Amino acid sequence: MTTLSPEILTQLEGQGIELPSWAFGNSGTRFRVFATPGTPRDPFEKIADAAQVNRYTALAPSVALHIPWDKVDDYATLRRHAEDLGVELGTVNSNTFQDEDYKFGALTHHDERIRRKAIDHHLECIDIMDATGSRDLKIWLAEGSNYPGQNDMRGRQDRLQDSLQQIYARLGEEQRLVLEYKFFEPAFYHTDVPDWGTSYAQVASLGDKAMVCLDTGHHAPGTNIEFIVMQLLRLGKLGSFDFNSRFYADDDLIVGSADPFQLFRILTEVVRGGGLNNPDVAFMLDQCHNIEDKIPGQIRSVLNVQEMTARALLVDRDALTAAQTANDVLGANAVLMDAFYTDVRPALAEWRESRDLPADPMAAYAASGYQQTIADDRVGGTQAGWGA
Ligand code: PSV
Ligand code: MN
Repeated sequence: MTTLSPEILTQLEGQGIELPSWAFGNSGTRFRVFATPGTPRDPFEKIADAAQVNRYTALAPSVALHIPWDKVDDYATLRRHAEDLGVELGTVNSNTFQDEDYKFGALTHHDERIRRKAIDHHLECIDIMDATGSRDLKIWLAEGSNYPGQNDMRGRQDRLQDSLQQIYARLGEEQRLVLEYKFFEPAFYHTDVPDWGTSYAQVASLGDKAMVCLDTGHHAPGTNIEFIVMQLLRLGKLGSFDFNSRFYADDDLIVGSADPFQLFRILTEVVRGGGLNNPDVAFMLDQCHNIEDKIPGQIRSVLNVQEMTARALLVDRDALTAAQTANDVLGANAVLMDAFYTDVRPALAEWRESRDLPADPMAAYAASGYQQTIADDRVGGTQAGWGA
């Protein structure tokens, strides 16, 4: 069995992956959203479910909120509820993609009333962050156009910068703004923040508290995402990851499921660039579970990230540098592949047991009866869903 050195275990012990509250609600496609027995009816129940993931893995110490989906009357009570369950409230995600007013844009809109409304929504999100103790405000914009000529792309970029400046000015000393990019959808001709370069250009002129968020599902097929990871780390601007995986578009599937090798390559650059256990770089999931049970889906996801992190930490850096320096093309590649093909699961299971965690978190959760309990208890009310 492969053993993991004390140095590697120390690194793994520091790993925390934030869970999205919306992963516990129902989700689906434009064709059908399937309901699941036991689905949370409010943010309190979502956090209770998220705490289960942390309970069996010790890998998920915080939960991201989406506003207005997770609006509550009293955020101090929500915060206490989370803390009582052993987790924290994390990143606050704004939402300017479900209001009629934002049909043609929000932070980029030429109508000053609508742009003001969108800016104010972000200021409200920061008020919520003050109450929840959250550090990061994550902004993803559904803005763009469908047809050439439809919009003045330059004017929108200028208004975006002005809007972001106003939001940035309201951030507290310890708070940050992270700007997420996506190359398409819901707009198809142009997106106002389509790529890491645009996000970088926008946040770089704001200041040190503004960073880029890299969602692994938001790139064209074939994009070398690990190159972007390397570059943003090099520039000191990689603020967070939204992890998920994709076969076709923004599939939001379980991280590491479509292309485990890609996740390995990304984490290898994270390790190489000093992004692991670096407080500047937040690891988060941004996923939905359309057909599988949600809590096990999230447990599987954080375990996938942990397993690939362990493999990335196994890369023999000295051997790699030696092979690279000697222009040993295949030798260098072999060093990487050796780490990738190493099965770290038995060693991780053993290590988990040594920390009073279940060797197999998936099995332990299944045996706990929690799924049946929530299915029995959560009767009535309206099940939460992506978009509600
Ligand atoms: C957009 O596709 C996105 O990745 C953003 O992070 C949103 O806030 C999230 O998905 C909602 O599911
Ligand atoms: Mn995302």
